[in-house]
Amino acid sequence: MTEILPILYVPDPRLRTKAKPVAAGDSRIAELSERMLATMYKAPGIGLAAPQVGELLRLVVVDIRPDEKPDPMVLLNPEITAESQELATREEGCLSLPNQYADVTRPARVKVRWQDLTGARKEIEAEGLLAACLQHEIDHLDGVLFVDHVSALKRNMLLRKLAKELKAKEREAM
Ligand code: K1U
Ligand code: ZN
Repeated sequence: MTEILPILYVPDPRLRTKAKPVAAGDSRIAELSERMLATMYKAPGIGLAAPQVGELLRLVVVDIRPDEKPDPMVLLNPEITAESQELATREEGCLSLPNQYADVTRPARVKVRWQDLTGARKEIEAEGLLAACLQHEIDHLDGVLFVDHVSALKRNMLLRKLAKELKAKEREAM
């Protein structure tokens, strides 16, 4: 069975570090992306970026319908090449800030370019949940979290609530 990787929680400094490009065709990247997909489906989540499992690499996995037939995307070195002026607001969560949610406003549509595991260049124009998820995951590669897109007041509230809940969980496990 594919190994599930531990997910880092805020305030782990690796979540605030810019990740490095990856080389397509590297079998270690293919193995890591398999483990990241298994970790994402188990969580469950709709996306996962390599820094969330402690690997400071520009690698992202996404499947926005985890309850349906698996339709995984593996994106190496993803980049946003265009974004709409129109904005969209939706509630986001993050596997690195468990149980914390906030409304986040981002461009409604984005063009994203990446390489697949073989090195082939891909591009899509995304909207809706896929657009939000891709922006959220690409942010992770630059050390940016969804709470950076909300007011300082809301951010501090979420971060304090998270710290309290993680401390309580730690005490329960003792
Ligand atoms: O990067 C992550 O932490 C994963 C995160 C991605 C995300 C969620 C919402 C909007 C944009 C990006 C998650 O997957 S949180 C869990 C989640 O949203 C979900 C889990 C199961 C079913 C449906 C959604
Ligand atoms: Zn996240």
